[in-house]
Amino acid sequence: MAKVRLGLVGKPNAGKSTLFSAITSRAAEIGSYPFTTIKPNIGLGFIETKCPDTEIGTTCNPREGSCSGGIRQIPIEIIDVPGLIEGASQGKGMGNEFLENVRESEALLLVFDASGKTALDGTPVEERIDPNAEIDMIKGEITKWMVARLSKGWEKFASREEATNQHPAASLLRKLSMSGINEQALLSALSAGGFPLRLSIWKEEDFTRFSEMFLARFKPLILLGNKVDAADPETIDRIRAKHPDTIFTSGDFELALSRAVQAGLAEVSKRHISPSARASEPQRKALARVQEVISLPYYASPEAIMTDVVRERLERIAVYPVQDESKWTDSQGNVLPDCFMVRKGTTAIDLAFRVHSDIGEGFIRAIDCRRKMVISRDHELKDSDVISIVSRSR
Ligand SMILES: Nc1nc2c(ncn2[C@@H]2O[C@H](COP(=O)(O)OP(=O)(O)OP(=O)(O)O)[C@@H](O)[C@H]2O)c(=O)[nH]1
Ligand SMILES: [Mg+2]
Repeated sequence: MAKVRLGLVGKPNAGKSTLFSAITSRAAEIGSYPFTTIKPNIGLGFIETKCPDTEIGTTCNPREGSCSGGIRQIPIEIIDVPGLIEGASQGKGMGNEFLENVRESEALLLVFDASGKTALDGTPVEERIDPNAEIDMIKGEITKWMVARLSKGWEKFASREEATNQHPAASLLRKLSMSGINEQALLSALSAGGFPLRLSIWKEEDFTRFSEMFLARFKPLILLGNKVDAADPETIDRIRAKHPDTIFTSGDFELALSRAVQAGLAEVSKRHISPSARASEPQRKALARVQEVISLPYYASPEAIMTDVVRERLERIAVYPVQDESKWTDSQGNVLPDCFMVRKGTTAIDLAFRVHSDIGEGFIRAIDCRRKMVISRDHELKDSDVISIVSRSR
């Protein structure tokens, strides 16, 4: 099952691996020096959603993720990669090869140091730098990576593609080999941007303009200001003034909190921390400070980040394909085995293809299992829909 995949990108020491560990509950190597991470880490985060199983009085059998008390945990794939520095597109630092790992991501989470206490290359500094400069630097490097990717071997590619009489959108899609982008959308972007349809006459400025347009449209970049525990209000204000959509968090405090809970030093309910009797005075003080930071009005927990990114920014809805329209099971009797986080606007036929290309090709009709009604192939699905697809290939 294709999960939503999110890539964490940012300069060295921004706290990507710390956040990765907080989101996925998996330990990644964390260090106070640049380039701690040299190989990508892959793990799962989860978003919570109300499971339809309660409506039919059974317990579901999720193939992936889990469900308890009618609350389903839907897995989201997270990738943590090495830090990116200025000049990475010319091979500086770890080079930009690793960005290839986030190519298949639906969105890039740009993790930056909102405290401004590390320089652009990740080394700690005494005087705060403006985090907006860090955001610009990373955005610039991502665009340069895309330009480099696009222009590599362009002449040969353009003359070969022109000879096949393919539409340029199809050719570009193949060259970019990025998932989740459809030809129609790329085609409309090409014509809206006034790009030459003859690929062989593309110039440097077309590569840059195309890369910027492509990233803005197809690879949303979501700003994640980390280390708010060490930030001052002026710096936060400066970031929010320029980038009001920024999500703020503290990977470090989230990890500390989950470790405290694991060690039995505290319990957390609805983000309220209750220290246990075992907690020492310094531990209580530390937990009180964590409570203060996580209660900041603009603060987001790892769970809130996942939900905001997937549901709001990427506009995904949860749909449950099943075979048996009354029992909501697959052919083996598993109740609600799958939950797909699909784009808003996904239709019944899109879902059929998502389940399997054969199911899509053999599509006969779809049934809205809750309303027990046949829906047309172009019917737009809603959040939490349970859909049975009748196909010749079943
Ligand atoms: N104060 C504070 N420090 C943090 C936070 N998150 C991470 N750090 C610290 O920042 C340093 C870098 O953390 P990492 O998670 O290794 O950073 P990274 O972005 O993965 O770094 P590279 O792998 O080198 O690119 C470590 O010393 C962390 O403890 C945070 O929320 N607050
Ligand atoms: Mg790291």
